[in-house]
Amino acid sequence: MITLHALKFSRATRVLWLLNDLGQPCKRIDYDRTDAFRAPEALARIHPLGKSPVIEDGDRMVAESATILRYLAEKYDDTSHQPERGTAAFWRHEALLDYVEASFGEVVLAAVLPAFGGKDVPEAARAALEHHLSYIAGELGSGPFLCGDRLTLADIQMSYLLALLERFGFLKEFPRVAAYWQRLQEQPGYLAAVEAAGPMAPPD
Ligand SMILES: N[C@@H](CCC(=O)N[C@@H](CS)C(=O)NCC(=O)O)C(=O)O
Repeated sequence: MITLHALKFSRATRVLWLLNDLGQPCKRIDYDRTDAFRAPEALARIHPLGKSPVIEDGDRMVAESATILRYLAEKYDDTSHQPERGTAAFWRHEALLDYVEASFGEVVLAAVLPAFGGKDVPEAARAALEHHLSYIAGELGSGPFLCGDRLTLADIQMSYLLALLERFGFLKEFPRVAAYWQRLQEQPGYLAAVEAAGPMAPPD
């Protein structure tokens, strides 16, 4: 069975969501945030980066949530969370899956971290965020998900950053993205993950 190292209020929920969709149990080890809202030292004893999520599968350890999602889809022979291999849609999905952490993540954090600290959000950060939210609205097209009717790994990956953005009020002027985030929150795998591990966004 997979072991999931799950920091509270974190990207680990993405992993739990996929495992729920796949009907696969896991052994979850929870870690509380420090007073500074960081990962505790105990996570650094699991993986050198000291971040979550990390999974263990026997003697194999996998970090990075996008890689973990791909790993689990392959391990459990799941083809339902991505377009058919070799198609243009497959590679578009691959790009979106990587886009979330490789490009969107830093833009989100540049806006969310000052807001979390009660500081003004720099205008450049706000402008970059708006640019990316317009991009995502465009990629959604007529939806309901990034790849049409099929809920994919990229949607699951997107969830954490959208939770942060909504928490700090950044989705108000992006109704299509806000509606998409609302749809994601209605998915059974998401609901079960949050019920088990708690919310992704930090509390008020
Ligand atoms: N790119 C990594 C990011 C991992 C990451 O930054 N995780 C956060 C939780 S959402 C963390 O562990 N933060 C605690 C800290 O940096 O102290 C992924 O997608 O898994």
